[in-house]
Amino acid sequence: MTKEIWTPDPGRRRLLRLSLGAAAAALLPACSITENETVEAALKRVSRFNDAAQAALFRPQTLAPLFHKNELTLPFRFNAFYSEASVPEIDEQTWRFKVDGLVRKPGEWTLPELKALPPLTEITRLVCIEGWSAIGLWTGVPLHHFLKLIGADTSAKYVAFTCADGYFTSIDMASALHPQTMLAFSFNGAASLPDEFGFPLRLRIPTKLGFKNPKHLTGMTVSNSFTSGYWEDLHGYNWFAGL
Ligand SMILES: Nc1nc2c(c(=O)[nH]1)N[C@H]1C(S)=C(S)[C@@H](COP(=O)(O)O)O[C@H]1N2
Ligand SMILES: [Mo]
Repeated sequence: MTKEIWTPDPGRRRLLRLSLGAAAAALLPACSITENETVEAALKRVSRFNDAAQAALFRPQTLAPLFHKNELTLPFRFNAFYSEASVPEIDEQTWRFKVDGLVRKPGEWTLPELKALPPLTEITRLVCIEGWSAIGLWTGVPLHHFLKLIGADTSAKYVAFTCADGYFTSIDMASALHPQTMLAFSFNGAASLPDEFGFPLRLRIPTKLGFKNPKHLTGMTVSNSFTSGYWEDLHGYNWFAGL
């Protein structure tokens, strides 16, 4: 029931649950696991089906809840596939954000170049699939604005991200164009992101779970080919992962 606090739209969630339940039931007879298919592969198939259902129900204009400064979670919580002692230290001088794929202007961006773009600041909740959440203030470039700047084909299906620590994930274009989705370069009002929270650049997407918020970004590719993600592959986490 605490979930209701940050659920963007309880009606949508209910609808989603209903439709997925009905769809899963309808799918079952055709979905029996054969000798040729492992349980894991079958579950992956259901998860891909759920991706499509969530994408169909996603409302591009429904906003994630915003919070006040007095609600910030202090200290904020760190998470990664390694401990805080192993956080990558990135040299801003040599770091570049490389954009390619279905874009008219592929190329590399420095941090000052990104910081010079009109910024967006928002206090939102990051929700980790492991069962905790934390409220933070992020400032960055709205991704829809950046995609337009680089001449991205916004009719493409996916935007995929790579990170300095080997982490990777991808999102659907509708979520990439959502007004609250940003390439964040600052946290809680500091000049830059702290190392542990993704210096120098991370994706901040408050309409999706924490693992869809890659830190230490090194590249972004706009494409029509599906490329999954680190936790999606390793633990079968649902790819769409909408809240
Ligand atoms: N590069 C990178 N990004 C990552 C991860 C990671 O291990 N490496 N972990 C993800 C997970 S599972 C979560 S919950 C959030 C945690 O972000 P935080 O450390 O700012 O709380 O980062 C996400 N982005
Ligand atoms: Mo997470």
